[in-house]
Amino acid sequence: MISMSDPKDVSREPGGLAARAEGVLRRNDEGGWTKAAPELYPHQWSWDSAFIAVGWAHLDTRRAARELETLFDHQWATGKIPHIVFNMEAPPESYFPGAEHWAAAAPDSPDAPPTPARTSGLCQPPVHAMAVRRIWEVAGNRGGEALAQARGFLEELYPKLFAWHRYLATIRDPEESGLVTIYHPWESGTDNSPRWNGALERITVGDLPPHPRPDLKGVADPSQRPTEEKYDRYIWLVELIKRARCNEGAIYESHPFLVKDVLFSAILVRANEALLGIAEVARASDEERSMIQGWAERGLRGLEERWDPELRLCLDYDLRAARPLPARTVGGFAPLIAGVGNPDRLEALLEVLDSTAFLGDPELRWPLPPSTSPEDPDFDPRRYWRGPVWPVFNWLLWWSLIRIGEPERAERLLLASLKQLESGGFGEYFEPFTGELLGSDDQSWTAAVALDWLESGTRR
Ligand code: 9WN
Repeated sequence: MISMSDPKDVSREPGGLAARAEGVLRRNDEGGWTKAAPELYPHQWSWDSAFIAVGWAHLDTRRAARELETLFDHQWATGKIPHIVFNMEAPPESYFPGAEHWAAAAPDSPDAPPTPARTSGLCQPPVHAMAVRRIWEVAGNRGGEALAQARGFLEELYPKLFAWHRYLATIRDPEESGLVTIYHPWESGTDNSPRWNGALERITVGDLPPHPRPDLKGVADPSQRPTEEKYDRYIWLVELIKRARCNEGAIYESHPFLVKDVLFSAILVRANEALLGIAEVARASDEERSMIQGWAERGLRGLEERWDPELRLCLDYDLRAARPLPARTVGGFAPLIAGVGNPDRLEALLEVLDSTAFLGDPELRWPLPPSTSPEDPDFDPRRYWRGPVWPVFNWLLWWSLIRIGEPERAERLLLASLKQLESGGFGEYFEPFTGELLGSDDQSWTAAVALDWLESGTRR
């Protein structure tokens, strides 16, 4: 029985949570694609788009499919899905580094798509196949025309998704370790996390012209965004990638930031699981299906290699320095996100999740995991990825908890998440102890995961 204080109870009322979430997506809708946020992020971001498509699925499965189609229209010849597709109508000073900054690299690259000046040269975690699977499930419940359209969409997108995953499993993993190499913290999606401290500290920033920080104007207080010192490193790494003309062989040879990202790799495992289902609908060859299966298995083995018995978390690995990168962050739950088969591993991870290092901290406003543990020396409750709670990460955790057979935990996470959004709004991230909205307001992916949670909750 749902209690009156349950946010699911009020969601269907006009002005309720679902209606407000829908309003955010509709206001940020640019017609075929959705701005990540109204002011701070005026472009189309890759993994945001995948989460956003999950939200759109509950409003209109065709529109959800369109979100991903527009993104995949900018796929590179290598299979890479760029981390940003720039909105050419946005004023150039609204985001940095923008289209013109990347343009100096991309048109030179033989791998860039026909509209090169419109994308960045980086990529982001591959949530896309999971989103496609969600669209398929929702369309399946609707039946009729929605289902027929969704089938056509899956058939069209499948080869592009396959090429994307193949790129990650090969060009981004020449070692065949099962783990994806990232060239920049922005590729992780958890940009300012202490996960990258050790690798960033080694980097000497060369000559750089002064760069603007429009992101600082998009938040109430600059302490919610990365420091200047971090930004110099981010921009320097972009500069080096541009100088290499986005050539991945050259980047692998000399780039100073070359890191095996366990959370990215875990998402790829889950996405490969989803891709197998899509491959079935698209009647893909047995050969392709066994390749996908092989990537997923290799990913699980790779994560197992990165287990840290002391922290009882999975750690990223700095390829250049040949050492793990210790940090107590949500990234450490990568094997749980991937659904690793080893029961001891899962038990240990659930214990850490429940401990005072994460959900068991008695001071938390809601029992939701801080992005960096309050017990980590680099914890900062207000700064981007260094402590605040991120609803999209909670969605990934929820999805995985269901799949590893932990429905009660998943339900608790869903309810706490909805309560957080009900009281705090559709923030980009939240202060873990007070629940205060931080970063951007009306963040599209937050509204999107809220819609998915509300629909999943009401369907049960
Ligand atoms: C850089 C859009 C993106 C998210 C990332 C988040 C933040 C960008 C920034 O915003 O990154 O890509 O300018 O800080 O860290 O995960 O995709 O929402």
